[in-house]
Amino acid sequence: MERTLIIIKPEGVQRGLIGNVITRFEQRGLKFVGLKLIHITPELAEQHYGVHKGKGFYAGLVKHITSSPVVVGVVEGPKAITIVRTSMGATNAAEALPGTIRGDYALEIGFNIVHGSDGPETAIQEINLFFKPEELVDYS
Ligand code: IDP
Ligand code: MG
Repeated sequence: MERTLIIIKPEGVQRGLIGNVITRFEQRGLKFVGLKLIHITPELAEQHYGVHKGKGFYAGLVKHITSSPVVVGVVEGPKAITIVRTSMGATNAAEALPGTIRGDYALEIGFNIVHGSDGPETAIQEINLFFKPEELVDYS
């Protein structure tokens, strides 16, 4: 069993896609064990996207992710990390396949609707960055 972090980015919330994105993950069979709507601070954005510091798009990325509220969630399931990533589709939404979240709802790399942790170590780091242990629930 794995857990991974998902974020419905500002454009996803602004466009009224919270329900659709959550439904995609639920219908796939993943279980939400954490979920909240928050406004990301610049400090939190820099921690979350620190790996991209120095890249040309970094400043715009931090500005965008802090521009309006996001939904952050933790989903659980077998191979949850990979399943979330493949369900999201390619980073560049223009290349994302139809049937994926990005391929169905997005056109551009900078407005690609959803974030998902990219590996086991980042999943743990990102879950701990956004959720306190008591905000996550165990149930079956
Ligand atoms: P990922 O979200 O698929 O894991 P990353 O390479 O980790 O993709 O990039 C993080 C986010 O930064 C992307 O989802 C996208 O919103 C943004 N981003 C990545 N590359 C570019 C770019 O070349 N131009 C503009 N934004 C970018
Ligand atoms: Mg990434």
